Amino acid sequence: MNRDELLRLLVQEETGFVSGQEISNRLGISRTAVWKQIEELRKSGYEVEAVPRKGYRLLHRPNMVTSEEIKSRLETEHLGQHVIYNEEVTSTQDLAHEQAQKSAPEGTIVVADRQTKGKGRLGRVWHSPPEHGLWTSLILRPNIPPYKAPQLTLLTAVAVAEGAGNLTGAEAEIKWPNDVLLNGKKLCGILTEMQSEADMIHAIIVGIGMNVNQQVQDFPEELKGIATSLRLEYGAPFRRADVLKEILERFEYWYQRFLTEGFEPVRNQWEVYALSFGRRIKARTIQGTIYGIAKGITADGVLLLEDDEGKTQQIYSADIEIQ
Ligand code: BT5
Repeated sequence: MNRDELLRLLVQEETGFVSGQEISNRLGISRTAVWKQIEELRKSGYEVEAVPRKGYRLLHRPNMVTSEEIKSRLETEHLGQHVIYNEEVTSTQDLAHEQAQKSAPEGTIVVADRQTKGKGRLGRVWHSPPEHGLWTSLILRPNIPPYKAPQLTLLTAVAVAEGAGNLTGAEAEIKWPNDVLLNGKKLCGILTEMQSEADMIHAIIVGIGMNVNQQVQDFPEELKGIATSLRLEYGAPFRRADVLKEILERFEYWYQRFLTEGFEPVRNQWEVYALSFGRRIKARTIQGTIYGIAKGITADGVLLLEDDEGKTQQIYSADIEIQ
């Protein structure tokens, strides 16, 4: 018996009681087993009232991103059906890489309450404090050539932008390639990594770092002016598992379209959220810094920049600043 099934039952009856007998019938376990499972829930921070002849009632569920919190609400077909939750990890990317090597199935997600070495791109640090954020990595095994892997970064940005918009009612924007912004501040960063051979992908690990309930004082000094959270934009806190549900469901929608129809529909939607087109930007690449007007992205997701000599440059990877 999975505890997420029990939780689903208690949540459905959130306003009232569900009897021990009914739980026992619905889940096919003994009354004693029901009681033991309720005890387990209590140990993990759930408040469950038990009243003789009435049954059990859920009074409080902690704001956690445990496997049962996620699975008890998720409506996806594959994504997130296998959850690996840890309270603390170095980085969910590291754990997801390990799990991918041990043949974790497509759609497995790794989630943590906090990361001690959260990673950004190019060795940068991702600030990942406990309780406030959503730090997760998705393990995907798409049948695409390795050069198309960066398209998944753009796909993820679309899913996150839509999800953030649905939750807050605000209009999210995407800054190429991997930032989702609300009101000009960074809400979410995406890190796509790959395990592959020359022409074959073993796994793609998509890391999503989303600020959910931070207040300004929760950010370190250097992020105060540039980072935001759902709570800061919306004015009220969110349940992190609800936020994850929303993102995973949007992701699965776009991922399935991507696998059947290719990148085109994702690209069209991406352009709806794109922040930089027609604007002058500064692109810092490993080869050097280029200034120019952002013209759009190619069919493969590469950024097109018209430089000051009027030449179109293809940018595969960079940090961009809008001037
Ligand atoms: C990113 O890198 O934006 C990718 C971040 C991916 C984080 C997720 S969390 C789950 C998974 N596990 C990991 O270990 N990582 C992934 P980049 O574009 O390089 O941006 C990094 C920069 O963002 C930093 O140098 C800071 O300026 C800023 N930053 C760091 N923490 C932040 C936060 N919590 N919110 C907003 N900005 C932040």
